[in-house]
Amino acid sequence: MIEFTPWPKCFADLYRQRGYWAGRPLSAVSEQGAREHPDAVAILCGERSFTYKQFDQTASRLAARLAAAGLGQGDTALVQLPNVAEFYVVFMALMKIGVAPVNALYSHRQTELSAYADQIGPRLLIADRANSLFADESFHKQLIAKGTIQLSLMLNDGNSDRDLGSWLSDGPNLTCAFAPTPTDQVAFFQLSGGSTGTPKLIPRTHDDYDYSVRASNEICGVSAATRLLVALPAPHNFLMSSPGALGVFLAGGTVVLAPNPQPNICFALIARHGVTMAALVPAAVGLWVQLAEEQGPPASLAHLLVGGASFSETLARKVPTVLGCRLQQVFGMAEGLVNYTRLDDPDEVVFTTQGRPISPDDEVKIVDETGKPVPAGMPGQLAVRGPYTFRGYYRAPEQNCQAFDAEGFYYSGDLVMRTACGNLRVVGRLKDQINRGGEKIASEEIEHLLLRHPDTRQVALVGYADENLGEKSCAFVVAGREMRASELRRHLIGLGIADYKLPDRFRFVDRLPLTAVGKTDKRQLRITLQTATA
Ligand code: OOB
Repeated sequence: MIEFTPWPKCFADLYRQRGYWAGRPLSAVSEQGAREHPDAVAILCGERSFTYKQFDQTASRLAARLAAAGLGQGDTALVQLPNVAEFYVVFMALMKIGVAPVNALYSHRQTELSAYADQIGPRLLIADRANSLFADESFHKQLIAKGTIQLSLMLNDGNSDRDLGSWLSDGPNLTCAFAPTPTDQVAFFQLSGGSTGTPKLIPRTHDDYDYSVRASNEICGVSAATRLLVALPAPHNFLMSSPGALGVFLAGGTVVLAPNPQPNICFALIARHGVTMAALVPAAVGLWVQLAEEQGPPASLAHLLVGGASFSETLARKVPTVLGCRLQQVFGMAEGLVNYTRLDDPDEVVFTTQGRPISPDDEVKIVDETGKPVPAGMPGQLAVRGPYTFRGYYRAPEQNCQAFDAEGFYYSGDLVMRTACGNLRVVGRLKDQINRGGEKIASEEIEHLLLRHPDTRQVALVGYADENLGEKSCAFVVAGREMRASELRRHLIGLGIADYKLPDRFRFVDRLPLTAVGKTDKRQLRITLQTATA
């Protein structure tokens, strides 16, 4: 079994008793679909479509072959796939045999993948030959040299014996029963947006995740008629479970895959497949609104979920008027808690708040720096515990001491306030993180990487406002000699990090301002940037 911090027994008992934790493994999602509506279309991906029966059978075939290769409960996998049907097939296969994956983002590179591999020690690697990271064998060999990987399967690997496609398509339809997975154990790891030097992993159990999906479906009105466009990265919690692809599979609807949220690509897919629902970050909503202003709204789209970053009221109001669909705001986190505005909320609530928690047993407190609740209507830090909010990052005791209080509340680092009608509004952030159009950058991670350059002395990464992305990043650097930004960009690219983490700007300075206690004064740096960009 994979170690993780479980919920204390009294909470686990309560969550079971209230029916949240239903003892259902996540593999039931595709199995139920295959039983109840075998011929309905589960996934549309390019020119390919998978019925529920095909989806589940393909997942079973892969599961059986992985089991025959010796993989099973307690093992972990590192998976990096683009937005393709295989992503869900692999996920379901792993759920069937109880192998817990980390689903890396497709934009992640050596630094992120190595960090995940070091943390979980995967026995299985599933990646894409078409990703430049795996175009040759060098990085693959580095991963293998870590000593845990026993099997690698590659998408787009031609005729090789480790081509994922042939593992999925060859061989008989196996209907073998797999040993039931204990549902109170880790199903997979979600990725944390992070605020520390190394990317952290979030263990999610079958019980807690299944509940968040089921409850999201009810709140968002997902049904067999729902056709959801998945245009943001498929592994992101928003697109997995809020209500995401898993919600749609559970309801017997159809997931339509898009390679990215570009409006011209997405509008064409919406028209072609009669997409009814989409989930976007605010930056993408801005682009969709622009295109809809020119050529009219995508006709079949009835429902847009928006979350992941701060959403302006002005843009929110354009969702019904310009995109011609109903808006639902989502404030969620991979660590657990998800808030939604409700479908019957008045416009004012939908346009100006980020909604309220999924569960009556989500305990949200809003506190000051000393941990005391702030008076109603005042901003404070968000702390939460509940039936689908995790109790600890994977193998990160120090971070867990900082992120949790003694009662098991998780501090998300968000500043929020509760409105008079009980909804949350996100008003700021305490964590040292930059939210670049919904993609999260832990400042410390990039600062550490910049400091690995022999000629950097001190570094601070801060965010600044950007009209399109909400925020961009600027690295302030004290260097030991004259330097150019391009040199540091090359240094970071050489280390291998996701593109979105590359600083948008570099500022070379003689010294960094300090606070009274001698820490880098990032507030001061942000002010410097604001005045420079004003
Ligand atoms: C979602 O998950 P993560 O883990 O990528 O990021 C969580 C963080 C939150 O702590 C908050 O800082 C920010 O992203 N955030 C928002 C927001 N939704 C998320 N900030 C302002 N307004 C919002 N509506 O981003 C995520 C997970 C599930 C569903 C939706 C989003």
